[in-house]
Amino acid sequence: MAETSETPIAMHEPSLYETTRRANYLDTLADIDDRQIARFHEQGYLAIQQAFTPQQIESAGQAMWDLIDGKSQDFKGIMAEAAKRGHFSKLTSEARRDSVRKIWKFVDYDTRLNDLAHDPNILSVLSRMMDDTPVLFQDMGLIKPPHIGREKPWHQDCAYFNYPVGTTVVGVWIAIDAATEENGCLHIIPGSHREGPIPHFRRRDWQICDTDVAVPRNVTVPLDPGGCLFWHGMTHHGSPTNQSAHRRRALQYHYRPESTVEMTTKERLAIYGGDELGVTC
Ligand SMILES: O=C(O)CCC(=O)C(=O)O
Repeated sequence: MAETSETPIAMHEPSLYETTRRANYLDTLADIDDRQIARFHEQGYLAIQQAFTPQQIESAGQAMWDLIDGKSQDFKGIMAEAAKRGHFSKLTSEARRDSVRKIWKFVDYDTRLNDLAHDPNILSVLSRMMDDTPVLFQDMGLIKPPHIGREKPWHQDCAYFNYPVGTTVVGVWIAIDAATEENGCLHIIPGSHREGPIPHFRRRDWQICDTDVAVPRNVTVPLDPGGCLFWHGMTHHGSPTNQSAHRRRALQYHYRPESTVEMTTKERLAIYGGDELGVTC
């Protein structure tokens, strides 16, 4: 993501993620019928308890470790936590696992992760959501190491992408480890994708201003390994720090409809850029 911040971890107000409510879930991908596609467009998300087999998740998790272990020679998409960056190459394999916060642009380096991104059941759901052919345009592995895993502040994904407002961008987030309320699972605001673009600001990251977050409407989306969340690119979402002793790994793939025509960064910032628009935060 072009706007990703490289600033050291800053703690957020715990109240930004306060809630007692959880998302609604479907059991499997096979439960996604026309009614559920309509629900996706109404609520801005669909959460699935078991979308992938334990074998698929085991293989994807191993692929993440292999990339971090440097088993794919030319792969360069590893982002370590700022505190670990200077001495990352000297760390043991185990220590590296709890020093990386993100890997990305890996689908051309690992067939296991490329296959998962192009799982026929996922593509079928996406094409029904978009009413067009889905095209993968971004791939990431997101790790929240125990105790230091950083927050991803509240944002709309479309504020990062040069696609016109109204494009059905869809994120697919796949739990590799259990994502819990303690280790920083996703929080989302159902229905927020229907409220249009929100100004974003460069603060702890490229984010919605803390005071603009509709905290009382947020729900958590804990997922077991193999669970997944589809969400609309305009849905407000974020995740708190991991203060638990448990690592949280996830894969996140983003898709756009094939027919999408790109806009420029300048045009995007004229829509989403709070500072550019002179809006205060
Ligand atoms: O994995 C997370 O905690 C949130 C990631 C996210 O929302 C993003 O990268 O857009």
